[in-house]
Amino acid sequence: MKKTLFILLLSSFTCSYAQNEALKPYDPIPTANQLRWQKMEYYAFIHYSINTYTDMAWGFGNEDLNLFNPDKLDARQWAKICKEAGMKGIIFTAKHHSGFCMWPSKYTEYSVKNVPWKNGKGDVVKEMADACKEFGLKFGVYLSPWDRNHPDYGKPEYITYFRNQLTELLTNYGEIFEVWFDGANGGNGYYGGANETRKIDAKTYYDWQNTYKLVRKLQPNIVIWNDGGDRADLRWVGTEAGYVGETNWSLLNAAGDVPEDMLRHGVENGNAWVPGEVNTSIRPEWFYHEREDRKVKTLPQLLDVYYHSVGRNGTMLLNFPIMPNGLIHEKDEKAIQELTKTLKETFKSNLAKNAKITASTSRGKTAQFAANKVIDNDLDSYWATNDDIKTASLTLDFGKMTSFNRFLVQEPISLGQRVKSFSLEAMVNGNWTEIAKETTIGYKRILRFPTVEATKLRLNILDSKSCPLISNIEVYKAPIVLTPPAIIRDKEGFVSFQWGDKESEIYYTLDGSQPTSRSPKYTTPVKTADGKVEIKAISYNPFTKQSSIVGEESFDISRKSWKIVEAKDINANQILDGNSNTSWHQKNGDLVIDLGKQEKISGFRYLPAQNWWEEGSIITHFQFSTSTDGINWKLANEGEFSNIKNNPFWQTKNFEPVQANFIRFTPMKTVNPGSDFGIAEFDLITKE
Ligand code: FUL
Repeated sequence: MKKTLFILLLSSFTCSYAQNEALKPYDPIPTANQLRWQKMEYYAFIHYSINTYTDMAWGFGNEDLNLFNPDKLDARQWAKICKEAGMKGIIFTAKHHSGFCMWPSKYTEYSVKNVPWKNGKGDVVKEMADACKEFGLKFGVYLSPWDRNHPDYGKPEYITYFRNQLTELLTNYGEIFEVWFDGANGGNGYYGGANETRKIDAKTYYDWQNTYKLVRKLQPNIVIWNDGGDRADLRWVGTEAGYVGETNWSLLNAAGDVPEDMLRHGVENGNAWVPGEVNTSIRPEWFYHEREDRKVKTLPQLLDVYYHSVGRNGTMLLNFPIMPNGLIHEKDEKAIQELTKTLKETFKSNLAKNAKITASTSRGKTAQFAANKVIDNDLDSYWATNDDIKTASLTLDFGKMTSFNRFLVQEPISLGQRVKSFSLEAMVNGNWTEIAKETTIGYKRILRFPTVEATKLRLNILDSKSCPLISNIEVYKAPIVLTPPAIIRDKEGFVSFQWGDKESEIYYTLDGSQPTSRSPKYTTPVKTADGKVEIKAISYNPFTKQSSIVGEESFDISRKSWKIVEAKDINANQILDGNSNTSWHQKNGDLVIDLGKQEKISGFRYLPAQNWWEEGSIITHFQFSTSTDGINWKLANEGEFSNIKNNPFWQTKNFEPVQANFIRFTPMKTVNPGSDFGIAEFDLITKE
């Protein structure tokens, strides 16, 4: 009897002793570089190159060097804007697909050394690196593997050229925190005058493993981003729209293909640590286009990007395009300032700080892993359970009625990402009420929910790969930001608005003036004039008297008299219904529209089908012709929609004005060769 008691005591002693020991990592875990990078959370992209001067998304590689002559180029302005926004670094397009080098590379003539700007003595990469240093920002470089200028692209010689350039960038500009190897690879280009299409196998052509070795030798603290070739340190999240999946594992498998779904969510049991970076632009496109001055992301849109990246265990890489004069547009600056202000207000006062915290269970019952470690402001300390526990909870007692609408939680990822699912409950009127039920946490997860008034809050870990560890919990009451209504005009010219939230009313104007709560109130679709219209609208909360920012849309001539003549499919009219969620597909043939009368046309706009399963149907190359009689046609424009696969938004093409009664849109190539072509919306740009 005595002996059994002794054994029992001894085993419970050794068991709790073992549980007090440092926790073993649950593999895979991040490298020191990945961990440092993850903690940056929020940093900028800057897109600027020779194609800024040709209004193109991708330069062809033959752009005239004389075009590069900005009169106000000021990298300090770029860095100041990013610093004031709370960003931690900047990644700059040292070389985009055009092959034009923003630094005076020794290895090509196609660079800033042969442009009028600073008489060829300038170096934009250096100005950017210096500005980053001055403002305390980290610096990263984007070097496009695809080079539409270089004569050797596609041959083995080009790899030497590419590595030489990489060596210049990673040697001469101080510490580089990230290098970006874009996945767009091969296709048509200038290629030293060959003007042809070149195909490469992105998996083998670049010999990435040896390039990675070079990168790590030159910059031991760097992280490598690559979505086109061998697995690197960071992964693309499969979209440029500004979000990663709600379930987001920082894991992939080291080998094998990575379908879009895996990019979006990671792989729960992946054997390599490859966290997601959410890249998106503050405007629809990456480079500057004047027509997008009215398309700068709004505060609600930028907040969505933040919560859908940093708030979902990702980082946020937000792009600013540089204007031809060499500056960031003031609208972009204003937009980022509004985001910064709202984020500062949101995360100002952490309501968890003064709460009393208890755990359903803690590891080894010692202070080292106790519940209060999640509110001690130290990300290296954490609450843990014993090894055999997979389900446990933490309760925060505010001691009084407290209202909140944000919940932030973090795992100490240096020991691996563990939590598979969790829920959040609040004590409302004496009852535990579920607020959220979610999957992964990772480095950081931030949940948004309608304001809750409660005395207590409970985090339930429902399942975990190994014993759960939580290093931080924060609770906030964020200011309410109303979303402006979306604006749609259908074929008949009726305008309708979509509510941003259920409690708001919508007020609008049709003459370009600023709407207020005294403007007409929206109830049913509104008839508009046949000509061009400029519509503005706000969401207004009658209880709080709060208004959203103004949402605006300009529409060209009404499409009332248009008849689709060569696509007599019942669904064809969906391309004119103003609704981007409906689309029309066709295998062969063109889209021909009888405009019903003569118009002076100076361009067209194409919105590809928006659903991910329609991706193959996105048109990448086109011809656009016009006719006055429907018999004789004249080509008005032809070319490519660069980067449309990754960025499937409105595409605009402008050309010399031409009188026409008919238009013909001819898809030449789609993303998946041989696939149907898909159109969500089609519109024209006319001149009075
Ligand atoms: C894409 C590129 O093709 C775009 O032009 C842009 O640079 C974006 C960040 O990556 O793949």
